[in-house]
Amino acid sequence: MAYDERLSFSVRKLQLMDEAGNCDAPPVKGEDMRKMYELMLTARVFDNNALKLQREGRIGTYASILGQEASQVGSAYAMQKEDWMFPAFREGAAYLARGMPMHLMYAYWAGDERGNYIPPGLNCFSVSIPVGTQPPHAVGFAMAAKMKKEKYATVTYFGDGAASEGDTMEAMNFAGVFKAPVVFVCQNNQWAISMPSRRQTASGTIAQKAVAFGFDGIQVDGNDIFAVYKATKEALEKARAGDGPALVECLTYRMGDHTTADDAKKYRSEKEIEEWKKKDPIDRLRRHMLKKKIWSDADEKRLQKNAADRVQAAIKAFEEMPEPKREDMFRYVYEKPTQALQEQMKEYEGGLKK
Ligand SMILES: Cc1ncc(C[n+]2csc(CCOP(=O)(O)OP(=O)(O)O)c2C)c(N)n1
Ligand SMILES: [Mg+2]
Repeated sequence: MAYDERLSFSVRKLQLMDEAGNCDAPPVKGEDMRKMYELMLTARVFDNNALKLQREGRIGTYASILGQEASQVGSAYAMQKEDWMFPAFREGAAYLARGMPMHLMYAYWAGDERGNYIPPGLNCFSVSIPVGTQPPHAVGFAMAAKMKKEKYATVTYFGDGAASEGDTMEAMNFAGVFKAPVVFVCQNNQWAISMPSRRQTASGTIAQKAVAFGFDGIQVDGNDIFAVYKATKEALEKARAGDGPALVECLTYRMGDHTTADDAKKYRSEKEIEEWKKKDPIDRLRRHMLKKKIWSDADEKRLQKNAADRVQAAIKAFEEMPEPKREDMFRYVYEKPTQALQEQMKEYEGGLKK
């Protein structure tokens, strides 16, 4: 092979719908569009209530989805039922799109491990708090699909911060070499707690990192649900057809604090947030649907009420769950409890008898 010192690459970018909601060729029709909108709006109501529950001490620390609804719903909606999702910790809207019951999501954030029990058939893995540890799982699972000649693909979500973790890079390397049917969805929300993405990486985009691993990368407007959906769907189709992995970078913005334990005012400006408010993903799709007469003010009112009712019912179901068995904290990690665990269990039981 001749040595070519002019090796060059370019990164594809995709936006289908502008901020005013204009889009000539949406990739989905009326019914799917309404469903996507319903999922985004319900996720926002879920999120808003989670923040309130945390403030009232009814759940623990919570990581808000606000502003990232299109990146999550657009990509999850592009998946087929038999595909598998490997999320990080901010993927409430993606979980919702996969059918995860909301009361279990609240339970998770209340520190109840039963909230991490994914109902069979949803094909989702549980929340991954350690940053960047889930992409290797998604790649391994995708390699298994290939070995077993099964037709599913995997999708893993991670952030701009996770994109500079060794685990994520190793996962991409494996995926490229083994042509694993996996789609890496990076939600570049521009912040990793207080670290801005320009300090996170010196590369102009995260999408271009795919080039080094030998597969396609695309940067999409992450607040444009049509662009996210189209890019993810095409990447999944290629992955399932045996054409290997892809990286979809969704350029979006974390509108809220990193978690309820953070105060973003300390490190970023109100002006930046105001600019991103104009790009709100839910407003954008609503404008489009109103223009195209796919949606009406009456539909909006009905949906707002329906989402509020569903979320309230989920909160009720979560708060009425029977108390978890306390001895469960000693179970399930080891097949046979270690000596230290056995001692702790005895101590715990002794405490109960007092
Ligand atoms: C391995 C590891 N290191 C550090 C942390 C603490 N931590 C939690 S979230 C986070 C930033 C993640 O940023 P990003 O990947 O961009 O995701 P985002 O929070 O923006 O969704 C850090 C450093 C962690 N959970 N795990
Ligand atoms: Mg981030």
